[in-house]
Amino acid sequence: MKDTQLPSAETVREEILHHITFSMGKDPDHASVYDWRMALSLAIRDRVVAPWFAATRRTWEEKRKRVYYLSMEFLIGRMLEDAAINLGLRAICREAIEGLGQDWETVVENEPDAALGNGGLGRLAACYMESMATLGCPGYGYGIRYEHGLFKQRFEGGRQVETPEDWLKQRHPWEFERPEAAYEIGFKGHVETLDGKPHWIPGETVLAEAYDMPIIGWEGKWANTLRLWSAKPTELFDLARFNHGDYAAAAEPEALARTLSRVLYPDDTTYAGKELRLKQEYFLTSAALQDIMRRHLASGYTLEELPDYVAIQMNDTHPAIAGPELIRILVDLHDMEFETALEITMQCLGYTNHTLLPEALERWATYLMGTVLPRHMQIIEKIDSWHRRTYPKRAHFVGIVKHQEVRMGELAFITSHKVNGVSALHTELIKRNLFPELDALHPGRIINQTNGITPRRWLRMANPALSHLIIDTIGEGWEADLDKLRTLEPYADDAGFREAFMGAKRHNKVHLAEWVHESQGITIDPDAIFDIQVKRIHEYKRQLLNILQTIADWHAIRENPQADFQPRVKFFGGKAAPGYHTAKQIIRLINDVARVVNNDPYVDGRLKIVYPPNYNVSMAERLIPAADLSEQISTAGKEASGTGNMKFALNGALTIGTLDGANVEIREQVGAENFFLFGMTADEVMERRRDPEHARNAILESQPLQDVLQMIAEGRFSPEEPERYHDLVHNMWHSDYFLVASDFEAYRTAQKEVDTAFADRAGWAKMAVLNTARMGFFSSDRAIKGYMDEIWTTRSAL
Ligand code: DL6
Repeated sequence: MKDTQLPSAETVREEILHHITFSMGKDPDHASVYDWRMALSLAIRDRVVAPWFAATRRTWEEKRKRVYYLSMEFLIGRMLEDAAINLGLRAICREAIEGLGQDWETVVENEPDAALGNGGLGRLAACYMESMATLGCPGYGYGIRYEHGLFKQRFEGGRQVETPEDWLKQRHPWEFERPEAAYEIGFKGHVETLDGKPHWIPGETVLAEAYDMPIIGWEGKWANTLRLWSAKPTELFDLARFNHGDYAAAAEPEALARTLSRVLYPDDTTYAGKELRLKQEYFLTSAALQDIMRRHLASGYTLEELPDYVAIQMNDTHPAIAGPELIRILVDLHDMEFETALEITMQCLGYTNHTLLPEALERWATYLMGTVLPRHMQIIEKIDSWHRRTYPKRAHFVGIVKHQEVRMGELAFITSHKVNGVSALHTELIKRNLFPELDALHPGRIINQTNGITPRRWLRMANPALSHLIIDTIGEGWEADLDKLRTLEPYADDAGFREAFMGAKRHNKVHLAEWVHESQGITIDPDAIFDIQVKRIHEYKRQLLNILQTIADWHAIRENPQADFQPRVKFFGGKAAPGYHTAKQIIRLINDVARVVNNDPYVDGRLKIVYPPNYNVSMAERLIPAADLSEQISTAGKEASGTGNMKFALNGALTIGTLDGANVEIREQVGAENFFLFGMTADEVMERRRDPEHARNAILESQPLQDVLQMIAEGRFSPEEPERYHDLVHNMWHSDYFLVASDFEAYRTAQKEVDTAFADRAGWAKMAVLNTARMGFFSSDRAIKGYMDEIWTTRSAL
């Protein structure tokens, strides 16, 4: 947006005051931080509406193809500052709100995170929505308006305790309720044949009501809609029961319906097989498809033209019922032939796979699918037998329905024209290990789209210190063309620039240290290495490897307190799925170790462990800009891509990592000499697992690891309950599926290289600058362009 089109701070101040008075109904003298935050949000929102309408109007007028991104998760975080940045209004808003006597940070931080997702998959969806808007790719995100997002985490005696999240307790200023956009969603019941045609009579129905959030792109040139569905009862309550005084029973239909959009399932790595989850998936998908069909038909297009105007992307298999649902609509409601409907469906649908973990791959018992969605079960069987008939060569290996289960990966694959992985390695492994037969039958269908992150949020917004330095050095323009950061490369050899770069980093570290002091009561040294691992807690992500190595360092300090030791602060952040016992044990171990290490006088502050509870998007925005070292240490072959790894490197942190997911491509881009690589490759991991003694042998080869395990087993970190970690230690010796022991020594060596490198301030600064300068490839704009060209066949409207 041109400066001349921007309002003055005075104008925005008036607009805020207007909203304090007329939207919040408050006298400014008595307004709370919440009131100011709401008024500011509404003032900004007013400025989103015009570009939003304009984009919608142009899409209709120019008869543009729309992309529909179906996702059970959108991990949005805060919206106020993001929208202000994209409209070019951050500085103006800041001046305006400060002119009203309010502190900008306090107001911004008053906004709760919209945490409608678990982790990577949901945050990716949010970045992609922003990039689609930036690129002028007309589209909608479709999701569920969960009343309670991802649980809040706190620690009690080091243990994770979950409490419900309640982002909707206060009004959410970024949404518009659309009671007129409501669809009936059916479940259960039976299928009848009427006039020779199948006819589904649902036994239960609920309403899906739309709530729209505008998603504004960079410089306010385009805006799309994130449409979230909320479940409402088709009938409010049973009046007859109410009149008989049975109030609880009278409200039952309402309570039951609302359950559908009440809570987000808090686990993204294990498949739960719960009826409610299947219902949620169908609820989202059916509402989205009804909405898509209504829009398509209202435009006067024919059904055969669907693929010309509609691209539907399934974010993992969660909305994979979209295939059968679209076929049902075309066949049952519009009298189309099955094979024509299937062909149209395939042309419209694309499927992104986000995991290779077998336990995360969705499979529904046929009896459950047949009960909850009886007509869809028939259609799934029809798709399956069509596929077996059409591809008899290997089709017996690749059934959708097998062992009385519906395999959603196979279903999504067969009903899509493109299937994509999220990093080069992951895509390779999909072809090789997950869908080898389907890949052979449908060559070219599997493609790669390496993930990306939006530089607007993850650099411009989250890291003002570094952004301003970059702007002062190479100007603006990189926000929408991240490859421009390459022009920073020569500055890596400029001592003045390197100092300024490290100055911005130090500024962020001081800021973080103050926050840690205030919120955790822990004093940390901003000149220590800030070594950060933040992500969901999972065995494959190997927080255990990190904490074991930390214990080894602690032990080394105690053994030789006079030795020169590079000070470090080890940050951990992340939640464990509530039912994931081992992950919760790892959390507790980290907290137990922190208690001992942080209070050990021998250590004298040279090693600190900080684990702030309730890691979320806002906390990521605080931590990542202050990181020196990014821990990306998953067992090779397990992390599909990662996106945190990209955020850190973009903000000038160096990575210590394995050859897993997108780490491989990050290393290629930033240069092997600017990356601390260690550990086995995916192939070596497979090979190593063949040795039944691998765990024991690896431990016996490492004295430091033996010492560490011994200390844990003796209760050194849990003296009040020495046997607390016996299972963890036992598992290390006897199973160690994620090969923590086998990679331990290599990790330790790499960490020593980090220490040495950090001591050379100029050398470290050069590597950090080159990381930032070479991360252009990982912009989500590049990723979305890839989807537009290779999957959605759609063009920018800008
Ligand atoms: O693609 C986004 C993100 C990847 O970066 C992570 O590597 C991957 O673990 C994550 N997957 C999930 C769980 N998916 N399922 N199902 O969040 O996706």
